[in-house]
Amino acid sequence: MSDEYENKTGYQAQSSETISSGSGGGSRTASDIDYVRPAEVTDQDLYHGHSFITKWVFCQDAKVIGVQYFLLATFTGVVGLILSWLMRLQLGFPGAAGFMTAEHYYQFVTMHGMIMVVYFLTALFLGGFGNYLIPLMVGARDMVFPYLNMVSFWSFFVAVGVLLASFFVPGGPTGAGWTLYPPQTILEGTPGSGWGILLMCISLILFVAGFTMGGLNYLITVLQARTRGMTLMRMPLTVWGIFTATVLAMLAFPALLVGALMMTLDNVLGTSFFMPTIIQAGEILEYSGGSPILFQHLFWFFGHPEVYIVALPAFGIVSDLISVHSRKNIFGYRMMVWAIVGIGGLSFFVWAHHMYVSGMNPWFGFFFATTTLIIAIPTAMKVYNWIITLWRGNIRLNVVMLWCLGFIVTFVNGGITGIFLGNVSVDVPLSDTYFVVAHFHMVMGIAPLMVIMGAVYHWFPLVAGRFLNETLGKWHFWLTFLGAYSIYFPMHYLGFIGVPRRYFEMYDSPYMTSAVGMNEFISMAAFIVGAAQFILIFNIIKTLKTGKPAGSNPWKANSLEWLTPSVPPEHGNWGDKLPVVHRWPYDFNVPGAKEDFITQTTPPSDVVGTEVEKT
Ligand code: HEM
Ligand SMILES: [Cu+2]
Repeated sequence: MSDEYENKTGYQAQSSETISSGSGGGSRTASDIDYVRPAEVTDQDLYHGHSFITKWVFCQDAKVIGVQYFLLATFTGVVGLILSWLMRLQLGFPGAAGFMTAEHYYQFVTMHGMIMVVYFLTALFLGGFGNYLIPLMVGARDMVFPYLNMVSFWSFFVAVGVLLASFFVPGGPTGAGWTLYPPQTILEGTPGSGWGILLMCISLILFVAGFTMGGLNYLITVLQARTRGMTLMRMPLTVWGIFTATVLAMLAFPALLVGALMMTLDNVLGTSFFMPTIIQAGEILEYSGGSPILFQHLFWFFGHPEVYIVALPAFGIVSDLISVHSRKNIFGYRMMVWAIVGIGGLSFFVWAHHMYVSGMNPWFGFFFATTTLIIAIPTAMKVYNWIITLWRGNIRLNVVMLWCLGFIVTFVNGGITGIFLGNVSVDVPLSDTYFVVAHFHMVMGIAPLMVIMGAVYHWFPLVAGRFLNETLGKWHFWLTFLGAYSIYFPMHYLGFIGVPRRYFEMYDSPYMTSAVGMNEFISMAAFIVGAAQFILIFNIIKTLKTGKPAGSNPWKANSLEWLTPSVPPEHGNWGDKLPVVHRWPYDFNVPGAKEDFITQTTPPSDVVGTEVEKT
């Protein structure tokens, strides 16, 4: 074994059992109420980088990889934001962005959509929060395959590079819409039909490959590397959310992968997986026999679960934030876990609600409308549980809590319009209008973003050891929340009056005159919301220099990530002894307890006489 590997012999300390007899019940001593079964898996050897490159660049520490994912996803998100600004400039003030043609608009819509969904939100929740939080929250030293984890980030890095390179190739990026529907994607006449779509497919393939390496880590770390006493039903909901989302991703991304591969073959080799016999400019092309609808099925078999790949981590994280900042146990923990798992499972049976206008059999539509509406049940249960958790809680109305409340409001709003769109007869006239744009931005754009922001304010003291400034945080929140509503609320109305989505220009049609002023207003709001995000960047820079030191466990939380021997946690997380877990992370305000929180590592003998939950 190389000297860069350090054997954590702390495992010996773990196996020093207080229990005397070898098999079964045996004779325990009085203090044995604190007994916890030994872990099934022994402690882990870790690779310690020595040079700058192995410590910070090709680093194998999940925490560093998490931050790397976070930063690169954020950078890509800023690109997506700038694209949205350009689009809003055109929509609010046609012609103001002088260089922008209709082709550019299509390319920007496409890149904005794909970037925001995949390269920003997915990478940020799973790669960013997943890497940073999973090992800490389950009491592991690191992910189980640190090397693979490092390769996962670098695949993502190359995927982003390939994606952004498409801005610089002949023809520019693909402009087929983020849904990439063939035959349009491939046919000449669509912007980026040559290089653009090829690079998009390659980038997606790299993303999926990289994600799979990371995903294996998240799953197996949760299943195999939990510390002593960390049963599945004692895991924070954050871990449940990320874990379930990863399961979904492992099942859904392959559909995207094969879709992208087959599309590449159609594009490059002239196969006809998705290409029917087609006439272009009076000429019959070589393609025949393929099915564009098959691509739609593959895309949405990935695309709908993708919504939950983003939403489930957000559900988990927001549950934990609400619990900590209202000093109450999360209401209905088990129900919350099963709702996450249930929503995850159901999300594989609803994909064709994105295809109501593709001409399907009415019974098929009926089936998918029914399954879609059924998802509202576990989702509504979660919303009730968040609200009941807040009810009579000792709510700290700090910035973290504001983001959580903002999330609940936005999410409910987007969820309600989802119930509209889930019904075939309502969806058909609203399909491809701004109503849809309003719906999905509310539910999977703004709502998860609110959780990300709350999570940043919550965990920043852990990552950097300092509190972000609350006043700046409040400005950031209110501008973003009110601004986002100003953008998306009026869009519902635009949808009702029939403004189509993905249109570069629409003022020639007289019936849309009432949309002109509204579009200007929306665009102004979009500029403000985008600019408000720089308050956070400023806040982070300021805090790193002069922020208030947070010390350990500043929010008085119970979960393990706050209980590391040093803050911020070092490589290996736990010094030489892994933590031992005795309870769930939600023991707040327990009657009879000395303090209003009881950490997961507090042994039962310390809480005798209190009314802690049995977990
Ligand atoms: C302030 C932030 C944002 C603004 C101003 C914004 C604006 C826009 C605009 C103007 C469009 C084009 C509408 C059209 O012409 O059809 C669009 C499309 C889209 N946006 Fe956003 N957006 C924002 C954030 C997000 C986020 C966070 C997501 C993540 C889910 C997202 C996902 C999408 C998707 C998937 C599309 C559809 C792309 C397509 O039709 O191919 N956006 N957005
Ligand atoms: Cu869907």
